[in-house]
Amino acid sequence: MACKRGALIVLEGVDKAGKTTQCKKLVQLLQQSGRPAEMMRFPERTTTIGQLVGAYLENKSDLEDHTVHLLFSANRWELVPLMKKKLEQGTTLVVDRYAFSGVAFTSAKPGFSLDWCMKPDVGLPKPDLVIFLKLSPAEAALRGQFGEERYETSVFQQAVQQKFEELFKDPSVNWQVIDASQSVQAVHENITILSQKIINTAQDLPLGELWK
Ligand code: 2DT
Repeated sequence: MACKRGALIVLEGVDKAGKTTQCKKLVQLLQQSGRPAEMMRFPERTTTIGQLVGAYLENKSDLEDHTVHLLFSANRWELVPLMKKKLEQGTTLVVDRYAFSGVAFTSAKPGFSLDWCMKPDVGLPKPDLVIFLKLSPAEAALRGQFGEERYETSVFQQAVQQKFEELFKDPSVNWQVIDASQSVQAVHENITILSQKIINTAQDLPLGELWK
């Protein structure tokens, strides 16, 4: 019998919502319970394309807005063969940001429609579950100052949050919103329940194509 595929689980949310911490905790828990799982993140800054994006985020270079949007997308596409291979081998992938960040961040800039921003990512492996860690701007501010990278201002983050809310309206994506103002452990428990359920369901279903 062919091996059951792994699930594609994405964590999204504004800065300071705890995405990276929660991705790590989920992967650790899955591995400890004997399920193959690995973490990935976007942008993946180690590739040639990822280095261009990384320099842009660190304000070490300037790139035209459409151009950088396409580079973020290309950075996902270049990892697709690896993602598919791992999923087919039965490894669950827990991904810190995906195309939804791509769309929310660029469409928060003036002159960009949601529709244009979605186009380059149409057909990517479709996540079986997208968990959005929701945190109000006031609660994010309580977690300390934003960092030094591009986009790390509260005004821009609020615009991004609004764009994410527009994306939730898309019923073709399995969005689950979790209140990220709870304790790390409470958020982790919520994420674990949703993830275990989806891992069991996804293993018998074909991998979908995003926004197609
Ligand atoms: P972190 O590495 O701290 O998560 O920040 N971004 C991300 C985009 O503008 N487009 C994208 O496609 C993706 C995946 C969000 C990365 C920053 O890059 C933004 C914050």
